[in-house]
This record gives sequence, structure tokens and C-alpha cells, in this order.
Amino acid sequence: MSRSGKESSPARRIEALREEIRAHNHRYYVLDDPSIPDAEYDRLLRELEQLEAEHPELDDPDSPTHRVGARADEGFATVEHVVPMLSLANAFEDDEVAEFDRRIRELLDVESVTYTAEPKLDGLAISLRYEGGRLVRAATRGDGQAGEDVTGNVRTIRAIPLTLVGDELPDPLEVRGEVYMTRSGFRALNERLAAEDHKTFVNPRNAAAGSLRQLDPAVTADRPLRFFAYQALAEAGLGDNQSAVLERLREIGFPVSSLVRRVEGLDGLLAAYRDIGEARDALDFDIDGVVYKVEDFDRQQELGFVSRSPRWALARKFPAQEELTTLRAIDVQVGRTGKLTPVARLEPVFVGGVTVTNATLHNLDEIRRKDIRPGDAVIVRRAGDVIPEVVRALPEKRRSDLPEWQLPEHCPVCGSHVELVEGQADARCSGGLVCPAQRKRALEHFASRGAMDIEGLGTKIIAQLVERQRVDDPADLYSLDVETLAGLDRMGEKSAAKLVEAIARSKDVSLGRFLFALGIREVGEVGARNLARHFGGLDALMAADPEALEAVEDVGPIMAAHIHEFFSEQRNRAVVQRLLDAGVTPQAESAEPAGEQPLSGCSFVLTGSLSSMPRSEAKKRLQALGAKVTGSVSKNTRAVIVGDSPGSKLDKARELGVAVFDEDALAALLEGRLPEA
Ligand code: I6G
Repeated sequence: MSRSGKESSPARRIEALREEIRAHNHRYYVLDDPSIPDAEYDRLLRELEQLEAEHPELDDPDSPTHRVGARADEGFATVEHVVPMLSLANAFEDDEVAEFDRRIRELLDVESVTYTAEPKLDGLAISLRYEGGRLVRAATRGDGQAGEDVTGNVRTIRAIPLTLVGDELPDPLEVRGEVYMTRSGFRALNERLAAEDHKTFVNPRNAAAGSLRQLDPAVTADRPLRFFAYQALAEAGLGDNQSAVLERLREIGFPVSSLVRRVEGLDGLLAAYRDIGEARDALDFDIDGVVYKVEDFDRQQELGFVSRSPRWALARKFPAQEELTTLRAIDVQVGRTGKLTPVARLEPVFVGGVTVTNATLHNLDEIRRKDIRPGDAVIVRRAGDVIPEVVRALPEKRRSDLPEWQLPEHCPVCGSHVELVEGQADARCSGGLVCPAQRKRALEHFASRGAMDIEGLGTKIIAQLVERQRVDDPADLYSLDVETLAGLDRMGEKSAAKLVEAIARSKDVSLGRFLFALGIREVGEVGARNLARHFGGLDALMAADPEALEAVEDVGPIMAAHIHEFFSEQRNRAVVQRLLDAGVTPQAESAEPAGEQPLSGCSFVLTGSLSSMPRSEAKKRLQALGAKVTGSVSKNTRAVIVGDSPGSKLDKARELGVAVFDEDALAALLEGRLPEA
């Protein structure tokens, strides 16, 4: 939309800005296709705010600047639903769906029925009333007959239009749907709350409910709430069937899920459940099932209601994703650098389609904060494809004599003293490479793709080599022979020979990869490459003092101290020397990268899972074109490249106005073209 109105009258400029901002909201929330960065959107909003402040006579309560209204200090008023907000009958099994379809065919006396299948969002149902095309009231479902007036809070949700798009709109219009919070928004919100020492939310649904019921709309406005519409009341006359109504709702400004589909008969119902179930993990929002509706409204009317549910609809639920079980023990695992990570050992429990026996407890602080004790009844959650986690303990079910969990004083693997890291939530085993667990992790890291890339040297083989004392450190790998390797479990002569070859091949390595392979704390792939380019050779790097190290791009005092410490240790210098003696030849990289570097000077962040390749490969290929690929978003990031289920980095990008690229843009980048942001 044009901004040429800048010089024209304030009234015209204000109207143009309002239109433009509404159009951007529509593109962002309804079409899922934003056309400007958030920073530009914010600039438009600020310009409008300023003009409205200068011209109070041109005020409009539905201006996009008026999303945050007054506090509801007296609590929320009660709203009677003129048409009750019904609940849906539930089904958990295919048989129940078959029975639903059979009953409907029988009542309608037809051979086959067309249905819609829609994802059932795990959020909160609300009803929105529009008069003259303007939002006049929003109410929660409550008990179905009456809910709470949450208009002030709902107005802050940008996905909900304050004014409708188009002419000849039904008036009044009542639209129903679900307010929800995205998974990425939920994670970012919880991180923020935890950083501010506030209570965090257990799941996105609770976060959405808690956010919508805030007495101060300014708090709601700050929460990442979204909305999907799924129903317009019958008298609205938006269409003759459910699909047509959803299409029309989209046209007039409401977000509608793109997963909705029209299906035929029982086979169609079951296939839609499977398809939506398969898409579930990749979504950025929680769904807890699929809602089936008879497509045709005349047929819906014919079928009518039974008690408080429509006979023409059914909610097919996914298996529960949170379950109650008992925490048998808390074990600690030892990482490559000795960091201890607690792991929950659980009474096996079936959650979200799999049996879970272990779950993450994230870190030591979290156990203290949540006061989780071995023996506790705990709630375990499996969200999508992520590692199962212990959500919380139920202290009300706790035996009175259950002691608090204590961090072990000695490493459970090597018995070395456990050190608490000052000012951090972490504890570490002090055993260094004496500790077999650290040794195994260090070897796994050494052999990994981004490091020495030794194909065939996996976790199980490394575990055997360490346990049989065949390998103590990476240098020992280079003296392994076929006979020794063939003697390991699940290893034949042929694979042993292949592995010996792969180990030999790895001797030819770039200095950057070699440095990364050494596993120096804080030194990632990018840091290692920068060091290699800067120093040009191993000797110069090993001799560098912290000050010289800090001169390298992106090397701060902490990383510099770790590098210096690493090479000051006689033990580490000896391993490096033995690697060189074994024929490992780290090749210096020139300060000027060779060949064409179309992306040099550009920094990217990858988030979410890519469908075209693993993230590690995308990273490598971008780096090969001269790009920098980092783990955190800053103002200097050229773009954040997003795959499915992006994390909080996407929010950060939007917050900072950093460009967001999809996989098509990534493909262009890999061809050396920089897409328009
Ligand atoms: O609770 C609900 C969730 C989703 C619904 C619903 C829905 O459609 C996708 N549709 C109706 C008609 C009702 N509840 C009553």
C-alpha cells in the first residue's frame, strides 16, 4: 500500500495507515504470508500513534492503535450466550467413529455422508460478536450458557480482526473459535518469566487461559496469543455448508486452519485423523484431536442435538500426551566436558503413543525449583517429537518421609569429586579424561561429522573401545588395527577394515575441524574456523596468550581463557603431539577463503527442522559459500532460516526486525543468490 499520503491531510494519512496496518495484520495472521519485517510494521504503528495523538478529533475506537483498553479491576462481567456454546461428543477409537458415521447415515437415510475434518486446537473456546462490522464483544465459553466478558483482552490479540473486511457482511455476526498460544511463543514466554523469577506455565493451553484472564489487558497484549475461527452462527448466512463458511470467514478477516479438509464417508474420516495426526508434531501449536462435522447445514439441522452436543459433530481425540507415573530415581549423566545432567527414571508409562521410561529434567536448578523427589508421583509429558519431560511432581501425593534429592558428591561413573560451578546451575565431574564417561563423549565428539568425520565410529563401538581399555584418548584411534576392531561385538572383518580406512582418511583434515574435534570448551565449529583462519597454523595458536586469542572474530574472554587453559595442560599437548605423530595433518586455512564466496559477510541462524536436508548440512553448505552460521539472533543477523516447528529464534527475529527466510529462500541462498528480505 502506498505511503505517498505523507504530505496529504492528516485525516487521509491516518486512514491510509489504519488500512495498511490492518492489511498487514491480515497477511500475517490470516494468510500466514507477512510482506514486511516487524520493525517496519512497528514503524507504521508508531507513526499512526503519533498522528492520532496530534489529532484527537480523528480518533476511532477501532483503530489498530487501540488494541489495549482499560483494566477490568472489578473482574469480568458475565455474558449470556444467546446461542449456547455446546460441547462435542468425544471418541477415542476407530469403532466409535464408525458408529458415529453409521448412526448419521441411518438417521439421514443415505448411503454416504460428506464431512469436514478440522484440527481440534488445545486452547480456549471464545465467541466474538461483530455489529456493523466491528468487534463489540468477546466472551469465554464458561459453562456453555454464560461466559466471561473478555472483550478488552481479546482486542489485544492481533490475529482477531477489530473490523471485518469487505461489503455486504452479515450483521450482527457471531464467530466462534479457539484462542491458543504457539509452542514457540510459549517457550519464549516461559523463558522470559523464568528470567524474571516469575512462575512459569505448565503448557501452552494454561498459558493461553492465564493470559486471556488477566485483569490488565496490557499483560494480555504482551502474550503471544493467536486465534483460529471454526464456526459462524447459523443465522449469519455465510454459506450452506461448513467448508464454504470457513472459506468466507477467511475472506472477511479470520484465520482458519489450513489443515481443514472435506472428506467422504468413514474411510475419509479415518484417513483425515491419520493425516492430521501425522502433521501434528511439525505444527507450532498443540492440537488434541480432530473434529468431524457433517458438511451440509441442512443435514446438520435435520440431525439436531442430543442433550448438550450436536448430533452432527464428533471430536476424535488423540491419545493423552500427559500421564501420571512414579519417579523411580534421578540418575546423572556425564557429558563431554563433565557437565552433569539429571535424567528421570520412571515407572514405564504410555504417553502419546509410546512407552516412556526416561525423561529429561533439564538441569539441577529445575529439580530444586520444581522440588521433584525420587518416589514422587509425577506428570510426564511427551510433546510432539521432543524428548519426554517431567512436568511437575504432585506433592499432595508425597509420602511425608520422602527426602529431597541430593546431588551426588562423586561422579557416578569415575568417582571423582563433583564441582559446583560458581554462579551457574551446572555441576561437573572433576575427573576430566580420567572419567570413562567424559572419555566416551570426547571420542564421540572427535569422530563426529563436523569434526574428524570418521564414518562408522559410533557410540556403541566407542563404548566398547573405552571399556576394554583399547582407547583412552583420540590419538589411540590411529593405532587400531583390523584384528582389534573385528574382535568387538557386532563387528565383522569387513566393517573393521572399513573403519580402519575411515580413521586413516580422517588424518587429512582442515585445521578448523581439527580444533573443533579437540573439544575445547566453548569452541564450536564457527569459532574453530575463525581461529584456524586467524592463526593459520597450529603452532601459532597453541602459543597464543588470551589477549592474542581475543583478537579473533567472535572470541570473547571466556572462550579465550578456555583455549589458553586447554593448551597449557601438558596432558592435552601430549595428545595433540601424538595425533600429529600418528600422521594427522591439520591443514592451515588462509585468512582469505578460497574460491567464490557469494555469502561472505552474511550471518544466518537456522531454526526448526528442514525438509530438504539436515540442519547440519545446510550449515556446512552455507559456510562453504562464505556465510557465518550462528546459534543466536542479533541485529547483525542477515536472516533467520526457518523450517518446521521453529523455536524461539523466530520470535527473536520478529522482535528485532530480522528477515525470516523459508526453505525456498534457503535453496536460493545455496545457489549463491541472496533473496530479497
Ligand atoms: O470445541 C470445539 C472445537 C472445535 C468445537 C468445534 C470445533 O470445531 C473445529 N465446533 C463446534 C461446533 C463446537 N465446538 C460446538
